[in-house]
Amino acid sequence: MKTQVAIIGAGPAGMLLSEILHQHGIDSVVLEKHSRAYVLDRIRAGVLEQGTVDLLRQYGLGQRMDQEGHVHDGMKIVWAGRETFFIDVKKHLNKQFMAYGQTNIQEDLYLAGDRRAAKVLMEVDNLQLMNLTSAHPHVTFTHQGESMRLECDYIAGCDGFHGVSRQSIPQELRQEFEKEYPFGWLGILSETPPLDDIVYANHPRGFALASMRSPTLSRYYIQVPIGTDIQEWPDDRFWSEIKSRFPKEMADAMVTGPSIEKSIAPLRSYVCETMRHGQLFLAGDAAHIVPPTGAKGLNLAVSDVFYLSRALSAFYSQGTTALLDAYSATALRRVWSSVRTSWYLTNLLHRFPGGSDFDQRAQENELDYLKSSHHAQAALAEQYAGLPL
Ligand code: RFL
Ligand code: PHB
Repeated sequence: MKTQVAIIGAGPAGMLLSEILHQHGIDSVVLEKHSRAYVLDRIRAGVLEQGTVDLLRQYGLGQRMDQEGHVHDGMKIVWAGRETFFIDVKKHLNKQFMAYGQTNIQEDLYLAGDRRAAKVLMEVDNLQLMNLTSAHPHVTFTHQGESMRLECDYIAGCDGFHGVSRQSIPQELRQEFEKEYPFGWLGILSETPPLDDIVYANHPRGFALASMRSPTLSRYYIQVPIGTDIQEWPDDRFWSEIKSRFPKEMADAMVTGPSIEKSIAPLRSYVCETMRHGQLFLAGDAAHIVPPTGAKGLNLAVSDVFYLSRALSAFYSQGTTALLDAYSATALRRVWSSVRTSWYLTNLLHRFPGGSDFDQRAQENELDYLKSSHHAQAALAEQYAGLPL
């Protein structure tokens, strides 16, 4: 097989890149390890920056999002179970953001792909990237028991944190920056009406978050120690724990019900520099991971795809490689600002096991400052809303 751009991974980054390239007249083939049902079953991100929303609309992917998504002007922070304040993104930046699930975006992208008969091969195995530093790289893999070879001009590594693309960059050419946190998020999805706002809680018992997917679907998370066994968290225990971490009026407003999904995600910050090796370009979680506290992961995947698609379009329409050459540095600048914001919010909102009394007072003072300072709120609002592309 032959194509212009081989895309590894049919997650949001890979499928969005394929869609945008198609609309710019560039041919691609997407190779995905798992089945479509498996990819669509993953419950992940829920908050889209305005830049993400605008880009999806620009490429005709915003119809269902505009019908079903929930627009927010800001988010709430509560701490110590009592103090509450609103980070008003609309007031400070005249921007909004959208609660709309990654699962829905993934469905929208697959349906858009079906309409244009996109070349997406699911359940490929043994994928290897070859000749990355020559002008003619190729990908080998097996599909339905058959060995295949895909020739291309460029390869986009959109295969997530555990994919093969990043590992195909020689170790000595990669610089890795990593931070692991000593806790994870236990999340549940329940068919109950959510609270009106997205609310982040810092509580002596640990962090908690109230979010949503639709007027009838809620998403809640609590901080749990690393290594927690999900079997120890039946729904009743989850509900009583999360209620204990919110002020009484919010806890009373939470409508409980059986969970329809429950999972634990570890928290980690990770950046790979460079995001390019020869003809291979990394995008999304393949190149970086942020803890979910800033709701940045999916939005970063989208901004990488924006820069990469723009660079590939410039190459195929004008023959210039300047934007491709600048891709890694351009993307990384935005990546680091989201990595920093996510790290900052993680530190601000979680309880760290073994943290000293000094750390605790400093955290409380930071929250107090944020609560009382217009300037601090404006700065956080700007970061939460997302920097311009
Ligand atoms: P994905 O979604 O991991 O997709 C990668 C795809 O590549 C496939 N793959 C391979 N394919 C072929 N060959 C191989 N060898 C392969 N290895 C892997 C995989 O099967 C998969 O289909 O990466 P992508 O596209 O970069 O998208 C990134 C986002 O999924 C991720 O950043 C977000 O979900 C992070 N995230 C959030 N981001 C936000 O912007 N806002 C949020 O509110 C938000 N909340 C979250 C989150 C992530 C969470 N978890 C579970 C980690 C909440 C949680 C709990
Ligand atoms: C979500 O709705 O899943 C969500 C919202 C905000 C975050 C992380 C996840 O910061």
